[in-house]
Amino acid sequence: MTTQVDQTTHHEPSDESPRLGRHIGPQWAPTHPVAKAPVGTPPPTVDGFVKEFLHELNSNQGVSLSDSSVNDQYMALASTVRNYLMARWLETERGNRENPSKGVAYLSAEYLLGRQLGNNLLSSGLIDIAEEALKQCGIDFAVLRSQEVEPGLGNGGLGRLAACFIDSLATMSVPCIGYGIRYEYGIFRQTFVDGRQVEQPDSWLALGCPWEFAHPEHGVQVNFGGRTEKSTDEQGKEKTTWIPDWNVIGVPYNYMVPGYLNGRVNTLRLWSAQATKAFDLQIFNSGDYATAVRAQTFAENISKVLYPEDSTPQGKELRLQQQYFFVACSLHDYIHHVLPEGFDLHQLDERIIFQLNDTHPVIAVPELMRILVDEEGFGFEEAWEVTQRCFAYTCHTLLPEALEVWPVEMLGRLLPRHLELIYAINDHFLEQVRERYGNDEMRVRRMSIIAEHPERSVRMAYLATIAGSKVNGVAALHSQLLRDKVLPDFSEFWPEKFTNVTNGVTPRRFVRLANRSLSTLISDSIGKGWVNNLERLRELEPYAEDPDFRKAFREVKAGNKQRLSKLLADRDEIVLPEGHMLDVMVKRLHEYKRQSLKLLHLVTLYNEIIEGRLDPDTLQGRTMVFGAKAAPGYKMAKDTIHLINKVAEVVNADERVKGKLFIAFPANYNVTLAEKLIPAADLSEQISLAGMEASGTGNMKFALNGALTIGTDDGANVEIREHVGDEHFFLFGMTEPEVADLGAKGYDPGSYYESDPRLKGAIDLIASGAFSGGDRRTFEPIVSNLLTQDRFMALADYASYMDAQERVEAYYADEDAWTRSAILNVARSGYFSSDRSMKDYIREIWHTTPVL
Ligand code: 26V
Repeated sequence: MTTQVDQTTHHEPSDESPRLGRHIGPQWAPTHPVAKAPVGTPPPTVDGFVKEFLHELNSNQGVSLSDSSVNDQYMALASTVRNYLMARWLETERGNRENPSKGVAYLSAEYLLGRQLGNNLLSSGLIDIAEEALKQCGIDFAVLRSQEVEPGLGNGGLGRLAACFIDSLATMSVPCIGYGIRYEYGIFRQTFVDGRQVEQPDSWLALGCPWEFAHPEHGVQVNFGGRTEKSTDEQGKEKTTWIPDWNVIGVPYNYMVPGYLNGRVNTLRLWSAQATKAFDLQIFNSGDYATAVRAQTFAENISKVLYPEDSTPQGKELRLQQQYFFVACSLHDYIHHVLPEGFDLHQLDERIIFQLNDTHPVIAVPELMRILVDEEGFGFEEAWEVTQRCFAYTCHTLLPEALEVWPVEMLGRLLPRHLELIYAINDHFLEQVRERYGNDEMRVRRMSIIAEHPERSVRMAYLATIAGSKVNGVAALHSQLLRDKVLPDFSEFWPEKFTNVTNGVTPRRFVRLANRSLSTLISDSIGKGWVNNLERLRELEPYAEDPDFRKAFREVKAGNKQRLSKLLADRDEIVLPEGHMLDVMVKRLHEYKRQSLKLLHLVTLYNEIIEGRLDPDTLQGRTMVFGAKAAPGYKMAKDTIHLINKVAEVVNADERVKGKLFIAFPANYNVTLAEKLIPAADLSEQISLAGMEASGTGNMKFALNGALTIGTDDGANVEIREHVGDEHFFLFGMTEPEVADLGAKGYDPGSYYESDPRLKGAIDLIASGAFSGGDRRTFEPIVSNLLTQDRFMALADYASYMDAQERVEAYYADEDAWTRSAILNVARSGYFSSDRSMKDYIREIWHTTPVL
């Protein structure tokens, strides 16, 4: 340690960094100005930063520098950044209040944020200053950054998209509140035991989270259960009262969402469930302490854990409780704390649009109806008109089994008033259908919110579609299929309601932060403006022809690979071979994404080499990296993880393929690992069966970081290929109509196996027990599934995939051609910024205006 802290240092709070207590958030700050606008204040200096940091270490962590742990230092650094952003946060809130304009309330059960420290430093323009300041204190910035446990409050694409969107909205100065759940345990931590996935709880809060601001004093009561009662008031008006039988309190936790270098800080508000009374006095006094505490545990279970399923809803009651819990808190919060007192709710849509991130928050629709009708005295029609103007719905899937339905019995037991309102909405809607089509009862049954089979249930996607002012898919192809296949009756009924907004990713986190050396190379060539104007990457196109630039670009890639090697060595004891092409497939493990197809490619190469049919000297060295979590109850997905690990063990130990094939499967793929893997990748695997992947967003991150894609004509791959150009993308596989035809004709995977010796060889090798110590039973379920079901037609696309991989192989041998294509991928992927997605939402769906 080089600096000794003077414990008596007197630190004067300045206007830029008011010393506000941890529990003061923006929403309920006094309405008079509490902090001066940061505009015009001199930028912080390294010395100033050091002082502030040491002050935080001393007075917040209660330690001197020489006694401080890495966690103390991380917490102090976080507080320093937080203090700096605080004035801007308060200022943003004041602006929202004094000059209200229409904003967005993003309702999402998931936010997969990733680490906060680096992002918040970047957005506040402090990253270089902080690094230098820490150096002066003898501290390695990288070590502090890796101290942070990322909040994994999401499963995958949908949650990460929400995080990218709120980043973009803050950067574009659009007023937005993100609402969600503060799960005490996020997505499980994945470990491997003998190659099998074992889940560990993710206690991300164990060492404290410096980014959150709790407001227990603003808790919201949320009711459940009970019954409803009809009555007539003095004016003879019918009235319904919900008499619930239990409740919990939602405590808000606020998180800063800083825009990139624009002085704006929006809010993410996540709700945590608490028991209404810490101890039920009566039970307590009766001596039944255990029962009293159990009631508390029951309430707190609601926000305890994120459900790790990401495609097959289990219809679990606790999940419906979670959904209603966060939505009820959020609507209450918006109406009672964000809107000014006395605001006329007839005009609600002039202030806010509630964007429904998939069907998870759709119970907000009857909740708003309940508020308007039961609490505010609106008539049904009147309330319905307002409600329809205030919601919009994004669908993120095409898999029929992923569409949420709730048994009527359960919904009615948990939320009796909401079920009544859903029935009323349905009656009102079906009347319109009958008006339009006469008594086409088949159609009426098809379009009803209530399904009758296999049990009576509520189709949440239909409710969302009926209530939403707009319904969008997340890539052009997906939106088309949504109209034609998932909701055809509805798109016929309301053609103008349906629209597309292609997903995007934030270039701040996924290029500027994750790939600092590429960012520097880009900025040195075309200036810095690309970070929030990503289309400017086009200006890189001419550089693809410049040999010096290509060399520099290759050096960036090589540096990123080195950094990854070091990380994997430390983190997973994986030693990557040097000089290999890095071929990466990272995403949730799901049959439709077809990790098994990737595996067949790999096992084929291995088999062909050891059988002497393929000369390894004709191959480039290739390392294949997998990263994937399987839903804990998804057997086929977990078996596939096991198989990948076992193939890796055998292949990596076999001298005959040394230097040519290597497989790495680091456990616990998450945002933090993605930020290291993606910038190092040469080849991006996007190989879902056409018509299955709604969009994909990993595909965009890879292209933006200069990897070439091998992919099917699916999701956003279609648009990526259009943008980067056919000759810079390795396309293979059936198109969606071909998939549909084959399915209609009757698909027989066995016939592909029988007629393709390479494929047969690979599958037989797996079946032989070669990867399971001779035990043929271990992977029998995978083999027989492929041969007899193969729902996602991996075998049908196998030959075409192998072909495309051969093209990859040949192209990679031409270093200049490959680099040129990689640069053009970067230059032409600006469209996939989430800033552009936000512009599309604003123009087509929200009609909000940025605050200048
Ligand atoms: C569904 C369920 C069902 C039950 C329990 C928990 C749970 C959690 C999440 C989901 C949503 C699955 C849908 C999803 O994640 N879709 C992905 O959305 C991405 C962003 O739009 C898109 O890029 C991916 O293609 C799509 O699979």
